[in-house]
Amino acid sequence: MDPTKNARTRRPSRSGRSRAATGLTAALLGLVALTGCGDSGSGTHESTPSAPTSVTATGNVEVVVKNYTFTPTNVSIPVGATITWKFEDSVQHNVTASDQSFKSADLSSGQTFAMTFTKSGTFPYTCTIHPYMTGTITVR
Ligand SMILES: [Cu+2]
Repeated sequence: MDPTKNARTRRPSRSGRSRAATGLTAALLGLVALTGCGDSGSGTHESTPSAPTSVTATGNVEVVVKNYTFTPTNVSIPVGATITWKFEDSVQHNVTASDQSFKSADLSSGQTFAMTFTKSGTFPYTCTIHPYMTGTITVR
């Protein structure tokens, strides 16, 4: 390679005509506001599925992976029960046990990952793409 030849990485700037793209970004920001749920503060909601963070189950459980969150976040199940993670986010996530005892591929919306727990214990897990996504399976 001849170092004197790399002048071609610099192309002659013609003019700044790429300004139109910023309007699209502003339009997308408007969508984010739609999901806000007005919290009235009183306890008279009837069937508000206010995303439980902890669930104690007697059988199999579905965990929804959406909005960069595992819901419910903490699940307690009996030995032999199956957890099925349902991926419903616009980006890929995975489910990876901290002790590597289970690990999914990177999955997209519409896909699922199931794991049957045959040993009691506490199994924290995360999405390795977004390590701030965490959950715990407690097998009792
Ligand atoms: Cu993720």
